[in-house]
Amino acid sequence: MKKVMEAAERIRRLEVQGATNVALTAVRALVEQMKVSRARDRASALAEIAKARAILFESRETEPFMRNAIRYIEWRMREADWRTVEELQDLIQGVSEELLKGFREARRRIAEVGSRRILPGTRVLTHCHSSAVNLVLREARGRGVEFEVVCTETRPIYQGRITARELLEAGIRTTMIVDSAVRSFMKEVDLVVVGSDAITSEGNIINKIGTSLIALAAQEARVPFYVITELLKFDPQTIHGDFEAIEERSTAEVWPDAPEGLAIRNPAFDVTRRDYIHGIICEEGVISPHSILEAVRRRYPWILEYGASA
Ligand code: RUB
Repeated sequence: MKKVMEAAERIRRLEVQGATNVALTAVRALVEQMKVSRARDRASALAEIAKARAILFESRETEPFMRNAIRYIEWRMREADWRTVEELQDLIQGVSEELLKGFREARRRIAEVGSRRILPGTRVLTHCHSSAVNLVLREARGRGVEFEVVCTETRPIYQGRITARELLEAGIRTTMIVDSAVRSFMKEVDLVVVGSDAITSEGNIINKIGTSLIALAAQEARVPFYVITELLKFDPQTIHGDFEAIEERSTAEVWPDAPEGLAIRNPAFDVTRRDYIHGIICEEGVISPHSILEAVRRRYPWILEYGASA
């Protein structure tokens, strides 16, 4: 399980961050692992896939995109008729390519739809680092739209710096603020866009800690708040009543040499209620959080059919 364990470790240590990068890394690791599989028969190959799944799922808690992708591949392997490990390797390669192709198409659609919301002169506020958000902003810039971005630094580990670097490289005017300055700047922006790690059946979204406070400030200032996300981040387990697990990270991220006896909490994500979300910009277009289940059913019925298994 060397390749899978290495990938899981990189995900755990945040060398790979952001829900999309985590999912793509996990899929590639599973395919690479099966390419060197020594399994002799169907049962042992499927047991290997199940073991890889368990290791990858362990790496980070709040990652339904990764879970959906891995479950999809596993399901296809269980359903398909194959006998030798060579056949399995070809199949897993084909299925993962198909999944990635669909993902790239979803991204193209998100870039197209989202960038239309970035009008000339717009001031956009964003939080953390989301590859989907940056994709939309770069696409708008690529179409020649002049606009500005205000980005938070995103404590505790400053993913906002990744956002700032990428936006500057794309020629977008960017200003960084500390997280606690969001309310002061809200009256100066026209639009808030954030990414998502998970979407629940009720249309709530889970994203980097601090997102829900930003949504609150946006509502108070009547600034539209949009989430840019692939529907593949929908968590099917929430349909069955489970709450999305919120990962709690090392306290050293907050204060490495904190005084003894001090309690520190470091949740990585928070939940933004659908009432604060104007729209979800996804591969189905701009949709209301209320229609999330319908959109998922239309686009990815398999997520609902077996996505909550295992
Ligand atoms: C990253 C984060 C991002 C989402 C969306 O948190 O909250 O906004 O993952 O990213 P972390 P993307 O750095 O803890 O993983 O749009 O790239 O999937």
